[in-house]
Amino acid sequence: MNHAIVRLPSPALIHGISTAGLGEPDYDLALRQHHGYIKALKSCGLSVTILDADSRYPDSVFIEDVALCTPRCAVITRPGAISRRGETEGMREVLGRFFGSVEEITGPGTVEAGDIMRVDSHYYIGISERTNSHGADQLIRILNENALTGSTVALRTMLHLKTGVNYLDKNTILVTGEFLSHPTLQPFNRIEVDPEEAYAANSLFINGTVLVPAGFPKTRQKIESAGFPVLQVEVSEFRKLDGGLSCLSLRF
Ligand code: CIR
Repeated sequence: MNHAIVRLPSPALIHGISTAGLGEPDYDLALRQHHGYIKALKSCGLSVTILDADSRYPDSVFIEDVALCTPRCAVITRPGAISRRGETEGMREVLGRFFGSVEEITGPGTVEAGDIMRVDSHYYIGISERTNSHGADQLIRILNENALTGSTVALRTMLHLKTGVNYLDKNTILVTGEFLSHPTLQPFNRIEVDPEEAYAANSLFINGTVLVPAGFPKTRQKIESAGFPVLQVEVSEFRKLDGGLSCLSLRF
């Protein structure tokens, strides 16, 4: 993995969609935390393309949701959240700088890439409030055309698939909540995340290091005990908008 794309938060961030009940984000602190996040990506060896803030879309800092970047192609999604649909504008040009092939999900399909978990050449696609089966079918077809595979995982209550399960490396997943008992995820080595630390299930494996949100010591310890070096990143202000570490970048 060599590259990441991030989008700076705009002051409109405070109006982002939220169910967390943790209050309004502090924009200045969010900016500082975003800067720290970029620094962490760079320290994992990624070169980082930083897109301008877009004040029309409060949630546009969560750029992961608007595209899937595979080793063979990029796919622009069609967010299920209506207030986020316009965030894909301009992504064709940005992704075209890196990918020879840029595909797109079309209506009635919806996909937010927070619902997509990659395990090598296979992509698990959560069917959620934001990603529907039309979108998943389109995506699986695009993956197949590029010698990649995909399958669906039904969500019950979580926002996105990667809210509750993330693949690290060495056949190991971090898993919590409704995904603990999910049959599809049983074959993996599992690091189970305690309910009170559920937010830390969205930790991010990059080039041998796991970025973990600051403030979740039990999960950090479990990841280290499984043999992964850990780097803590402060993202409290993004948590207030239900956004985790993975949501803040596209990585490829
Ligand atoms: C939303 O509800 O769409 C944003 N407030 C949070 C998006 C988080 N994205 C992600 O999990 N990939």
